[in-house]
Amino acid sequence: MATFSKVVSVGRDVLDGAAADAGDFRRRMQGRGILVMHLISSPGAGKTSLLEATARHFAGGARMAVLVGDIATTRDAQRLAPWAPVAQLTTGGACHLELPLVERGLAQLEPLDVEFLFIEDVGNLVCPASHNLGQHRRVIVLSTTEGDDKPGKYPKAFRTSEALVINKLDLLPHVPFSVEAAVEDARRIQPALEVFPLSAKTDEGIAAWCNYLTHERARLLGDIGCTTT
Ligand SMILES: Nc1nc2c(ncn2[C@@H]2O[C@H](COP(=O)(O)OP(=O)(O)O)[C@@H](O)[C@H]2O)c(=O)[nH]1
Ligand SMILES: [Mg+2]
Repeated sequence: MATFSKVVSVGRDVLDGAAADAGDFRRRMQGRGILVMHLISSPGAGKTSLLEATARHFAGGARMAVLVGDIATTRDAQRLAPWAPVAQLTTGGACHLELPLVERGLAQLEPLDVEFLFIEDVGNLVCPASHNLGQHRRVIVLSTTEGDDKPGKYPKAFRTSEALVINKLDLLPHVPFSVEAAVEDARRIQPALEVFPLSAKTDEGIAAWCNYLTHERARLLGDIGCTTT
């Protein structure tokens, strides 16, 4: 019994410490005028493609950097390198990123003068939803090829997100996916979700997404609406 009590109390200390570190990171980034966006999705939903399209849209305007997480390879960093400062975070098997790895990746990019920092997590709809990376906003990317029934099946990923990107709109004529049904299912879990249907391939909807980013950064700098998970 005594041993059991000790384990629980250590666990709480670790969680409290991680939350404090994430809060510290979030405040440091806010102090530098950087909006931190955490992107989660299943593998292949289009996180990296969305970041490429975002960088194309912002080119010559807003500055952004990317920390991109994968279990192995530097493929996503190679894709993004022509567009933005980027560091690949390889987890070596872990299914999600954690803040110490994010801090190490950011250190590789310093000195950094950007308005947006995107953290692309390892692709899956489970583990990344349970880890606080010090983001200001979490975005879940759901693509039309995954089925419109996914929000209800992975509720935590949707509940802990502020925005939902529905990607691959260009494929709607070819796949059985209802944007309305997906949004309804997602908003049953998280009524406050902002929704952005778009195609990272054709750029349809990318301007609205980028307007959202600009608006959220302005809100952050005005010190209103900075959320935590
Ligand atoms: N048709 C179509 N394909 C897309 C779109 N976005 C991404 N893809 C493709 O989907 C695959 C996975 O995209 P990727 O960005 O690597 O997904 P990630 O694993 O979430 O980073 C790639 O073959 C992309 O070219 C889109 O909007 N439309
Ligand atoms: Mg990717």
